[in-house]
Amino acid sequence: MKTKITELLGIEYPIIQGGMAWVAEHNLAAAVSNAGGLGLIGAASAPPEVVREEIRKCKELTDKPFGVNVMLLNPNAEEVAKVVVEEGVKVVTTGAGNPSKFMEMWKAAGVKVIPVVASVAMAKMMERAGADAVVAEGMESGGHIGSTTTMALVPQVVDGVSIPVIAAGGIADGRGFAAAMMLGAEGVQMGTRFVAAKESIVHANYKEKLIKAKDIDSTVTGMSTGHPVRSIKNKMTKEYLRLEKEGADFMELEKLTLGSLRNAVMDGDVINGTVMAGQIAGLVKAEDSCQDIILEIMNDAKKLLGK
Ligand code: TUI
Repeated sequence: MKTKITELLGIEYPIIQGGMAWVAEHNLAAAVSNAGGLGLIGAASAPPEVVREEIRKCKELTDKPFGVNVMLLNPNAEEVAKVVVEEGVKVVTTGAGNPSKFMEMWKAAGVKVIPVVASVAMAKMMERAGADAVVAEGMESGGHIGSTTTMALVPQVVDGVSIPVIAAGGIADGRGFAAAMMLGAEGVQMGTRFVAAKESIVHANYKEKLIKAKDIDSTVTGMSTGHPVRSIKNKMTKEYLRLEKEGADFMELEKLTLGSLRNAVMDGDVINGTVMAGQIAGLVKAEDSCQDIILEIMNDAKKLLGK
């Protein structure tokens, strides 16, 4: 399927894997890229040299294009932004902030820049700053989220900018893909479905929690701190929401989640850890390979779209 996104990125299918902290490492990124999508390494809060290693390992596993997600809350974001250029990475997505200050460096190096945005205003600002495309991410997504749903956000962003729009949030199958195209998107980004992929290195407990999750099993913590995060309900979210209701201060809340995503992903602590996942987790029923996921979605979507 050819779209402006497959053309822009030189990939076969317009499916991008989310740049998820701890989850989006070289094995997953390479598997998605080898399957014809765009794999991403999530730099998250990693030190620059770790990101460099991840990029090099990914290059060993694939000859296809892959990208790096630069998480802008990372105090090391500037160094990571440089590593991306030094390593010749061709695509960058950004999350959790405004990447304007890195845009000139990336554009000069020929890097395609795709900021993740949660509003029309931010999408317009990114277009003016030189972005090649945007990911419009709805609040159905896992992790750090905005406040508008994918269904409402995507067509408004499509109308607001001239660059291609990639839809994210609540998409995990061919129906979601087709719906996104109907809203005017040129591609989709998926996180949750790839967390459960065979090639995903997340702990078995995390995959099990995700696969067992139903439609209403995620919740949003951190509304009071200005950094809302969606994850699967567990002992940690219950305690967090209780403390938030009682008006706990930022430091007290931080204590609950310090290292908690790592603990869930790497150690399988799905009780006190943060099991980030989107609302679509209820649709994810099995641990499929990235290739099976992408081919299934494309086959189903083509039928639905009459292609
Ligand atoms: O970034 C994400 N999702 C993430 S980042 C992340 S790391 C983290 N872990 C724990 C707590 C907080 C963060 C986990 N999940 N998605 C893309 C995204 N970007 N969603 C929303 C935004 C966003 C928010 C504000 C983009 C721009 C923005 O602008 C702020 C500004 O500077 O105006």
